[in-house]
Amino acid sequence: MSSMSRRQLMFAATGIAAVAAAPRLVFAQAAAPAPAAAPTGPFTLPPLTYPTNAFEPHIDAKTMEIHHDKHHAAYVANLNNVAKTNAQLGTAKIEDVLGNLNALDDSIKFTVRNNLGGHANHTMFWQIMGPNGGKPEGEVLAAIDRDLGGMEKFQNDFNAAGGRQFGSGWVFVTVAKDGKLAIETRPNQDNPMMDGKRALMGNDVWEHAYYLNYQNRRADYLKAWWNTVNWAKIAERYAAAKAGTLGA
Ligand code: MN3
Repeated sequence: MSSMSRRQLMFAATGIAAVAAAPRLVFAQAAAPAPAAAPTGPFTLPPLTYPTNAFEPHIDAKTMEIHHDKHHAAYVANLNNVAKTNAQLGTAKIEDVLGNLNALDDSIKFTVRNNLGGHANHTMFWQIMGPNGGKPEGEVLAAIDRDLGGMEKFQNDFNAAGGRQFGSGWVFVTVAKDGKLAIETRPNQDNPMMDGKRALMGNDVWEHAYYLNYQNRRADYLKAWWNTVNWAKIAERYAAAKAGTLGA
């Protein structure tokens, strides 16, 4: 590679090509990435794999930004805070902790239930959404037909269950190890892992998930949300559930 093309690459990567006439060495040094912030604990916020406006107009960018960068980040921060004095929390598998909450000391049980549940729920949520999400096919579609009465009935029943969930909570499709599906709701940040099940997919019906755009119209949000679902990811999660490897 010539030195010229290397420089061009550097400028392209740092977005300062417009000032390429300025002293190059200085800019090359300035472009070096800042040292990463020291990790504050064992839990990390999984980055979104799509821009926050990916689901406009169904979910607005501001809601996505606040939901991921503030709400989910707060669950992660709270967990790291607990892990400072309970190191085992940061090394155990999420499904093992949530599947055995009663083993935790009473002083942290409530905090872990809410925040690790919230971390698991949102980690799943960002995964199973995506732009150009396609349609259910193959084994997942067959399971929806077999266990949930086909797509139309499934979506109607899922939306109805999400609408009935009083206050804050989630509507899930749980998946058993034999691949059987069921629609289930949970209050607050409870997750099916708390009773030994796994969430194939789920929708967040906390008001923070939709209030900026939909206010009290949760039913409209529940309907629109289907436009954000990433069926390829759900197919992966279904295969993992049957293999016994599905975590959060
Ligand atoms: Mn939420």
